[in-house]
Amino acid sequence: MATERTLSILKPDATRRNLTGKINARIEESGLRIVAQKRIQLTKAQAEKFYEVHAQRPFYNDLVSFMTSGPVVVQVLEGDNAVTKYRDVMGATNPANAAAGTIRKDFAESIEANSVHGSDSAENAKIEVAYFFSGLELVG
Ligand code: RTP
Ligand code: MG
Repeated sequence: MATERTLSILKPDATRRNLTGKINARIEESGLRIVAQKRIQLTKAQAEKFYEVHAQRPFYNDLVSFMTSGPVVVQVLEGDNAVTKYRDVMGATNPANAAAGTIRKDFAESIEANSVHGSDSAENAKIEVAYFFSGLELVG
């Protein structure tokens, strides 16, 4: 299996409810390693750019407002098939549809305030990691 990196975000609903440690435990229990991590407040422009691909979606403005409503924790996860593995650990976008034992099933508040983001492809993971982290911040 290929060692990969993926970009994770613990969203404002997770930081607001003090859940970052519990979510990080789920990540580490899955075998993924948190190789970089920082807590930041996204600006409107940064959130708009990050979610640019969704700009035409009806939920885009609400999503940008939500993602700037409080601090987030951005992190780089590393492991075998990290992109797919983390998507499995996260669960479905809508917590109502998420499988038992997933982060979103156990912690998400709604389809929007769903606690975590994970890159959806290896290609996007590279772009998203580079959006938040410099090479010097990735210590493996
Ligand atoms: P993410 O990008 O955050 O990992 O989530 P995802 O791939 O499962 O979902 P995606 O379709 O990429 O949507 C990005 C985020 O937008 C919010 N959303 N709101 N109100 C709605 O119908 C709706 N749909 C999506 C969620 O925060 C979702 O994670
Ligand atoms: Mg997505």
